[in-house]
Amino acid sequence: MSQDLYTAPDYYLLDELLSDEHILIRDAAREWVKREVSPIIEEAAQKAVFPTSIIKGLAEIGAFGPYIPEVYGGAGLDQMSYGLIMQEIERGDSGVRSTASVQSSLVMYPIWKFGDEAQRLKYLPKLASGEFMGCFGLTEPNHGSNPNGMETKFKDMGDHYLLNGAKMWISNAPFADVAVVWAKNEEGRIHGLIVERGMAGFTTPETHNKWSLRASATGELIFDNVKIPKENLLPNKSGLGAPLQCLDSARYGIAWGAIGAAMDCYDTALRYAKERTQFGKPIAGFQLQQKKLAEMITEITKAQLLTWRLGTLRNENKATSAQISMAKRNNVDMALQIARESRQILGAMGITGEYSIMRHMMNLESVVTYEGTHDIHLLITGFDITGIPAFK
Ligand code: TGC
Ligand code: FAD
Repeated sequence: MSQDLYTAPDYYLLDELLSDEHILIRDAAREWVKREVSPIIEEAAQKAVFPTSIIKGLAEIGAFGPYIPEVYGGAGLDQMSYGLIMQEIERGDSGVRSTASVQSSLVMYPIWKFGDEAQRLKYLPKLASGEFMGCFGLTEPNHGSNPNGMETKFKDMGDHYLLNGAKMWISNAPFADVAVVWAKNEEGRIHGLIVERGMAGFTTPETHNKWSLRASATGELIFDNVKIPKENLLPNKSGLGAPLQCLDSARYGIAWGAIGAAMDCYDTALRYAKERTQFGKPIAGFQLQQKKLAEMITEITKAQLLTWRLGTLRNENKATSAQISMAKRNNVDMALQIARESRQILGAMGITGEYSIMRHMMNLESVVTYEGTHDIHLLITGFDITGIPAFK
């Protein structure tokens, strides 16, 4: 990628709504992305490898468990700070944000909320420092949008559980040290289990040939009569509501992250349009290009305002799952449209790795699907406003 000249758009002076601490945290993440992610991310994506060298830096900017209490190694920050960190990381790359989302909201969060004190003390500090990396297994080959149908199951063997089944499309699976896995007991009730790399019968084959999220490692989790110690069951919540509560936290982070990707595409396209001359003037001077750019900044500003409000509601513990769904759906779709329009503004240059836009565009095709597809989030809004579920 050519030099990172990013300047963040703030058309409605939203910085004035943030505290000095928020700005400090956001700017530290912004600088880190410019320094540590931008120079290496294009090559990592082209080679389809997760750049493990950035794990330490992610931990240092507080991206692993931003809102987890400091006593467990987290950064003890508020929800606005969490969102701002996700925005900055995804400005760099959605795959890097994926790694941080999974670690924080899908691994640390359930251990913190649904685990016991011994589990919190054993895993959270190591996950916060990046010494341990985690993954979250909900999706299965036959059950994506409908996780309630999961077939992975565990049996009580007296002094341990026996786990069988398979999970698919799992971010971080190929290198994760621990997996938070959702499985049914003999009564068909869903529980969370902590599965550790090295347990006999547990394998994590990598999924290759992705055109999206290439700098994030994706894989399967295969459980063939895995003996799980009884102390690895998360005791404090069961049922589908438990993983869905984790998803609320991760979807909230994605709502912020998608704005970051959109801001990067817009900023790149605006700079290019002002510099690129055709027919004797900068292409930014043509009405068609101005329409694209003006609509982009309008949509980004609307998403920034929506998400800032969601952040204040989350801080007050008042945000509903349906409000989070609306923001995830709106912002990812907005970012995808902006990536596509920005790519066109760059003409042929837009398809190269010299610029980040095509990578963002391909990444966002996963982001619009994972953590609940665009359709599912619309149905969640539909259910919320009508009271009638249309999922089945
Ligand atoms: P339903 O009957 O509606 O609900 C079952 C129970 O869950 C409760 N609930 C929630 N609890 C907390 N948070 C939420 N958001 C909740 N939504 C529902 C609900 O009250 C009920 O509780 P109870 O006590 O009555 O049992 O469930 P359903 O089977 O009809 O499904 C609803 C639906 C379709 C919305 C849900 O299944 C869904 O969200 N599906 C999408 C699946 C999904 O998002 N998978 C994501 C996998 S993880 C991932 O993609 C990680 S990508 C990571 C990265 O790289 O960043
Ligand atoms: P399906 O559920 O088969 O859906 C296919 C299509 O049908 C979609 O367009 C969907 O919107 C539509 N559809 C489904 N049901 C309905 C309905 N009721 N009404 C209308 N339309 C419907 N999962 C994890 O557990 N952990 C992870 O870490 C993780 N990481 C991922 C990383 C990547 C790169 C990707 C691509 C996926 C990841 N996932 C992960 C899986 C992801 O959550 C699922 O792909 C997603 O939930 C959709 O499931 P599916 O792919 O099986 O699609």
